[in-house]
Amino acid sequence: MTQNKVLVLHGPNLNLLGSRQPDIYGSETLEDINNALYEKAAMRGWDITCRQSNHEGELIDLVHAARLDGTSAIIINPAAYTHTSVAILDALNAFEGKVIEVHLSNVHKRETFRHHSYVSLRADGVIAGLGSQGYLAALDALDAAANA
Ligand code: CA2
Repeated sequence: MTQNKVLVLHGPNLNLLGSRQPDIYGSETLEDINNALYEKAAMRGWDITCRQSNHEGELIDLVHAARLDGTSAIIINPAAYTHTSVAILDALNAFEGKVIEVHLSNVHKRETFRHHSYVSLRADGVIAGLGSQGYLAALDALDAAANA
């Protein structure tokens, strides 16, 4: 495993960020969020890759690839698959590095179907409700753990 190699996975519909529902998800686009992550990662010496997919199987394939390419951590916002996908949970269970689950909104303040997360059964940490700052906080936490 390569120290300090992180994969950021964004799930379905997150490509629409910035265009709709800014009251819930903020006004930044996914590109804004990724650019901030690339900038922070560069400052901290992390090798970062950010990917978004609307397809469950593609997200699973990306987790599988991360098992084999030396990725040391995954930051994942599984979006709606958070609440439905045993398959993504199983893929993450086969990944040996750290997993941090991020949600832009505070899912616990919302509909009850958003209160349960399959991914949380695997995640080492969960961040919800901090908007795009949640992704940066996740990277900070990984960096602090790597340098502890
Ligand atoms: O709060 C989050 O980050 C969520 O993972 C976002 C998901 C939602 O299903 C989860 O319960 C919580 C939805 C992402 C949809 O993003 C959109 C952004 C702009 C316009 C429409 C959808």
